[in-house]
Amino acid sequence: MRTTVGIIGAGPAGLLLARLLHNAGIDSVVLEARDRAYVEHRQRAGILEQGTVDVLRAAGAGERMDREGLRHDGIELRYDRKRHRVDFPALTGGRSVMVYAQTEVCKDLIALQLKEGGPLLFEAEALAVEGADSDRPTVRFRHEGREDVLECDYVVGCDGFWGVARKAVPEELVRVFERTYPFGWLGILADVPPSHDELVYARHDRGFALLSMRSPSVSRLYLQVPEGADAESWSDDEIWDELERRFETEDGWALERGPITQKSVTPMRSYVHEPMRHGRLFLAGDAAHIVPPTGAKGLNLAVGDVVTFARALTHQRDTGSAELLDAYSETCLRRVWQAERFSYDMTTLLHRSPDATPFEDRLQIARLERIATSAAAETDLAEGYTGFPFQ
Ligand code: RFL
Ligand code: PHB
Repeated sequence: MRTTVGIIGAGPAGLLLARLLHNAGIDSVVLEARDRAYVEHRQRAGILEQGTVDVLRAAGAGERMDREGLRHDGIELRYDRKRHRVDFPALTGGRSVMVYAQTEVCKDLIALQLKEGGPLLFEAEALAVEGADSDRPTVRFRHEGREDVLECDYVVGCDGFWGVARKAVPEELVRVFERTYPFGWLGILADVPPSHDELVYARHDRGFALLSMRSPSVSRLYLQVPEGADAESWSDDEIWDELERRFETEDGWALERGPITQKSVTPMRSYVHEPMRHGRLFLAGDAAHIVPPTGAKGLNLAVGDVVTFARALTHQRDTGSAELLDAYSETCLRRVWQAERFSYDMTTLLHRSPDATPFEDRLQIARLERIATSAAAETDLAEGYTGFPFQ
């Protein structure tokens, strides 16, 4: 098999890249290790930045998002039983975000790809990228019980944190920047209308809590739990009781309960792999970087990377200049580090470390008070949340 761009992974990064290349008239093949149902139902991100929304629309993948997605103009910060709303459009010159789940983005992109795009192979596991620094890189993969080789002009590793693409960059050229956090998120889906019409980020002495949603009838909620906690060790009642405590306000706000349909624990990590390119191998999305979910940045970063790659490759085809391809890693990393900083700030602002001192507790409250009372501090949060510009 031969193609211009071999794409490993059919998460949001790989699927959107295939769509952008198709629209530009560049052919690609997508290899995905898992089956279609798995990719379409893996619960993850829920928030699309303004820039991501714009890209999906321009790619012709925004129709259902515009119909079913929920535009959100703000979030609520909750601490000391008080509430503070951050108004995005007022602070950022009209920017907002969209609540539209990653599962739905993937379903839309898969349907488009199968209808109009190039090959998208499920249950096709990449085993290794070979010859990354040659003119003809290849991907060795296993599909339907057979080993095969995909010959490419370029390979883009969109295979997430546990993928194989990254391993093709020689160790001596790599620098990894990493931090793990001593807590995780217990996430639930519940068949109950969200108790608030915007997301609520709560800082509490017992730990962080987040109220989000998937639709007007389905809530998505998260609780900070100790690192390595087991979701099954929490009964449904214990989860609701704990959420209630952490969201409690002085004005009597009430949390609606409902049947919990899914629960799982996610570890929290910051991670950056530099560089994001080696020869003709490019890394995009979680394959190159991870942020803790507090800032809702992961999927949006993946979108930024593949937009940058598609634009650079189109530029090379149209002008013969490899200038933008050569700048890929540097261009992406500027945005990646801004998102790393923002996600780290949001995480340390709202979570309680197991070894937190009373001094640090007071500092967190002071940082939150600063956001609630200073337009400059609040604008900084609103700009970060609605997203850093795509290059
Ligand atoms: P993905 O989605 O992990 O997709 C990688 C794909 O590659 C496949 N794969 C392989 N395929 C072939 N051969 C191999 N050897 C392969 N190895 C792996 C995998 O099966 C998979 O299909 O990476 P991608 O595309 O870079 O997308 C990144 C996002 O998924 C991720 O950043 C976000 O989900 C992070 N995230 C959030 N991001 C946001 O922007 N907003 C949010 O609100 C948000 N909330 C979240 C999140 C992530 C969470 N978890 C579970 C980590 C909330 C949570 C709880
Ligand atoms: C989600 O809805 O899954 C979600 C929303 C906001 C975040 C993280 C996750 O910061």
